[in-house]
Amino acid sequence: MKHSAHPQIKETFMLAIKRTVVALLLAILSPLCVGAADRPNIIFIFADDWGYGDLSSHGSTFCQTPHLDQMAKEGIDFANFTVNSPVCSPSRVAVMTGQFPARQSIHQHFAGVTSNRKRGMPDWLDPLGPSLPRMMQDAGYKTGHFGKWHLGGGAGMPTEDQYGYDAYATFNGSKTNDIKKDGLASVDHAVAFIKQNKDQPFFVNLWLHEVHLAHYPLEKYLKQFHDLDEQQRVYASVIAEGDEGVGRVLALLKELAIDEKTLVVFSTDNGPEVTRGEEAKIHHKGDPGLGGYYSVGETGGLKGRKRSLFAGGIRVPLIVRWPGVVPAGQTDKTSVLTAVDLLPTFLEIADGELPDGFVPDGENVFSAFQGEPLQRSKPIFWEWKGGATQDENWPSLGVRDGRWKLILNKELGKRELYDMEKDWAEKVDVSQQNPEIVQKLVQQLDVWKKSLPQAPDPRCCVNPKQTDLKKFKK
Ligand SMILES: [Ca+2]
Repeated sequence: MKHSAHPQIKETFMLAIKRTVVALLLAILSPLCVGAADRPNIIFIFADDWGYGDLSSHGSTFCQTPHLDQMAKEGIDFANFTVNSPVCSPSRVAVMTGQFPARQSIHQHFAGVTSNRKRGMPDWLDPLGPSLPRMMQDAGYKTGHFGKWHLGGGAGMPTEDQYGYDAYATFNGSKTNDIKKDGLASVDHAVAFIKQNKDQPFFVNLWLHEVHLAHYPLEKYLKQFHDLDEQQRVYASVIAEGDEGVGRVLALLKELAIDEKTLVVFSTDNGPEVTRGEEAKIHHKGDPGLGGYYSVGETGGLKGRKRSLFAGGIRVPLIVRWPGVVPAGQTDKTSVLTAVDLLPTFLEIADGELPDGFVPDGENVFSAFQGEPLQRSKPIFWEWKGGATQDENWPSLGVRDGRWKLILNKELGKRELYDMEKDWAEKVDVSQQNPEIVQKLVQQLDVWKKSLPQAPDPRCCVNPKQTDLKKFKK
């Protein structure tokens, strides 16, 4: 007697085979479907202290940035991008967390423990908090951080990998893989990482030193700019070095034939450093680096520099390039973008997911990267707690909502309102003519302030016992 399986068993068996075949096909096909086109590599190049006007394509009067100018020709140059703080650490925290840095009580640059505590800050960014590289890692990306860190310090600080990096080489970091800050050492490490990971999606944070103090101009550039005056010659040299770093990355992508599956984004963490007097020719005694006398960056006519909530301190270049996806040669003067938008945008592009319960302060702006001007839905908030060491550093809070930007300092009783659609350079204060708008924006700032923590998280402090929570209530 011929055996035949019970019909129900046979059906179940066939179903199991079908499921296995489908699963196998999906396993084989999914990397292809979700691969090259949909899951590009992402490289975020974050320069340090560049002014909006430091690019030759932005009208620099003495710098030359051929690689960035070329990048802009091949992508979109956004004219309305702001960072979320006018100084380094909090601006970088916004990129890393996708939230305004005050949500982490990070109001200023990380310094020593005593300074941090006086400012109501922790000693390092919370490694268990929201973290862009960890989200990219969870999305299946290889992640690397090369160059500046400046996200904390002191005994017990986390190492960079605890934030979700597979590889790192940093200065001003944990010193567990310390590199030189000058001479594009960060680019060398990024290049090696990209070569090693070229066949899989990767995410790179490349945070350049140039043109932050101290300046270490290379001889070849000093020769190239020999006809400039002493200050401009040094500054143009360090800008040129940063530009060379960008050029090396872009050339590598072409060489590896991954140019068309790599999104490259260039920006800088805050506006240009204040130019100091002749006494600041040398940055520090015993350090060959040159000082703030040579920090002659340009804002492109914008008011304020580093440490100011006026546009010169926070509006910086944003150039986005991804051949075939980001249209070439456009300048977007309409979309209002900000640094906290980068995290949700990168996650969208990476086909990743925002963690449960995480509320980003920014929005996914991928459509703007694809050439569709964006109508922003979320307001942008800023705070500055560093005091007024320069005339234009007086604003301690700021908000941009729609066409309006309000900056104020309650202690000084000062407030100014700008119509950003008519007045890109913030030249005309229109607060007197628009009292209702001022009132509404002040209320928005009050609500935002109330949503912020009142003291740093003791878990992120060198000596939690010294973290007197009441002392920092404001
Ligand atoms: Ca900076």
